[in-house]
Amino acid sequence: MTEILRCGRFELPLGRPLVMGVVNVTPDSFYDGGRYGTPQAAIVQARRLAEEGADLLDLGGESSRPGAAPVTAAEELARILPVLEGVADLRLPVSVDTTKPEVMRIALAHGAAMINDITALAAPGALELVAASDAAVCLMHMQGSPRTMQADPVYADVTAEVREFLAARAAACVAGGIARDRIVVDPGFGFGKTVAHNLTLLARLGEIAALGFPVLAGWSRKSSLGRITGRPADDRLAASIAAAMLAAQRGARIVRVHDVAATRDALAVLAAVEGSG
Ligand code: HH2
Repeated sequence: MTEILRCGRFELPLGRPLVMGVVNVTPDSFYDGGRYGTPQAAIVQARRLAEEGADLLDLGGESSRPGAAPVTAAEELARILPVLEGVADLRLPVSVDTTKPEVMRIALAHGAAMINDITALAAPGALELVAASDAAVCLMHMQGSPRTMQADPVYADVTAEVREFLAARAAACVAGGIARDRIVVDPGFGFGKTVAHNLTLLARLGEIAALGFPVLAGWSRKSSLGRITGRPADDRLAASIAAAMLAAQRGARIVRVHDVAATRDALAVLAAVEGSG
């Protein structure tokens, strides 16, 4: 695997797991929906996460939770652009969580350092847009679409199928001109997966990491953790940290979290133990 991730004008060293702080400028995200619904509130939150030690931020203007209402490109841009501009002085790489080429194009022109696409650049023109930029890309696996994905996800071998999909999308990106050191892959926890699928993928995350691309893992506050602990999203911090740690131990190089400070502390303990063996 490459030792750095090239991400726009940034180079992120991958020697320790990086913490990606989530900022959703949406009314309906499953955990932080409505909390940072105005650009001003989202900028305050982004700055807080930066202070807590986020290595990069992930900015979302459309919820992908099961059954979420679709948003136009214009609305998505109206939500995220003021935040992109409002955090530019932080000199922190900002990823934009979108599936729409129109949003990608304008976000890249406004300094987005990464495109995080839950459809792995499926939309016509998306791959070419990223290739023409210097941004990184996160390619995520999803079975179905957000509207239907949790209806009845079925796999013969979830890890093998996710791995093959990610390998094929990464190969398409490389063939299309996106250098390997700009590519991140993500099994897409919770996207067309049962709790059992998510747990299998976490247990066998090393097989995804073996593809040779940095792996991003997003477990933060997700409903699988609610099913395991019986707790609502507001009370899933401890479970989220446990999942982030387990992912990091199995090779995740980026953990996507809502709670940066607590996750960093946990990862510091992991790093200390690993450095003492
Ligand atoms: N999870 C969510 C959104 N985007 N992107 C990647 N690469 N990996 C993930 O696991 C992932 C993601 C869902 O979390 P959140 O953004 O908090 O909620 P919502 O989609 O409701 O805005």
